[in-house]
Amino acid sequence: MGAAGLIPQFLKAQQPKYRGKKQSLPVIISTWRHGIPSNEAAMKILLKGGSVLDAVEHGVWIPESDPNDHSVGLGGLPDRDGYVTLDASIMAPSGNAGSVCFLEHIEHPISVARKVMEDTPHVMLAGEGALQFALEKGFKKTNLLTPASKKIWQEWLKKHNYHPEVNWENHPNEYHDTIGMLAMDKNGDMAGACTTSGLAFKLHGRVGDSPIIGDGLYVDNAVGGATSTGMGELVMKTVGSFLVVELMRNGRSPQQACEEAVMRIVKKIPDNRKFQVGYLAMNKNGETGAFSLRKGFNYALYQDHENKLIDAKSNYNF
Ligand code: SD4
Repeated sequence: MGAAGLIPQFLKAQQPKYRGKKQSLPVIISTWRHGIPSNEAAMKILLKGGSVLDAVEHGVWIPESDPNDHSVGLGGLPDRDGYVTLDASIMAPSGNAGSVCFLEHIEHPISVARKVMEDTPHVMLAGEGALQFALEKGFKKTNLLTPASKKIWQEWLKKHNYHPEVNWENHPNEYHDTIGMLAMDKNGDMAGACTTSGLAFKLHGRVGDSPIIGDGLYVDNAVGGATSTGMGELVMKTVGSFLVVELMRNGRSPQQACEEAVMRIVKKIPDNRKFQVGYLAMNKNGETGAFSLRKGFNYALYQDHENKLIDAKSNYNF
């Protein structure tokens, strides 16, 4: 068979097989309770006719700026040496992507990620280089370690144990977590954003799944998008968000794709029971899905004029 015969075959393989049912648009989905105000902010932009990329960027600004949110941006818990280091990624309907990791002192890492995407030929900037780039772009240096976060860290130092806690993001003291957001506008175009200060008290220099395109976030405007939260290492070992999107491309619904990606972790990672991972997905119809490894993962879904918090189903019942 000549090349001319292969090309249509190849293109056919790129088309999603799962058709499902067209849902009402726009639709926005995002991780944890802080997803509610974040969806609200993002939907406002979509309803005014703003771009879906602006919607996800400005949506995740809400937890980034919230000093009481101890796992994103301002007020994020530091690493074990007391540094607040940030990871963020963003993807546009065009498939363009940008990210920053191990970035310090910037309140809105998601906006730096967007600048990397739009103003450079690169996808990812790290650490000092990312900071230098941000300052050149006019971002202001901010002290992100609030007195409250510093106090929590100092308490932690007394025991100095490093045990990532399951569902720490739903801690009664309002400690939230990474925000991952997927949004689709009324025309069916999709963008995604993911931003975090990463695991609390991580080793200095540790980078998680959130800024890695295909791990913490992946959007293919022809198929759908996915984002993750929880113990990034498990997501990274299974290339989680890319896996969810590829499963949708190969015929799974968003719900089935999230479940199968969690099951991949269960099968491949022996000590998976100790950790939490949650996935969110959205397909080209505006259908959504969510699934987590353990109980306690919730997410905000804004669709049909209603913005509601939903408990995700999980693999384990503990
Ligand atoms: C990370 N996935 O850095 C992020 C943080 C998170 O629950 O979502 N923690 O691994």
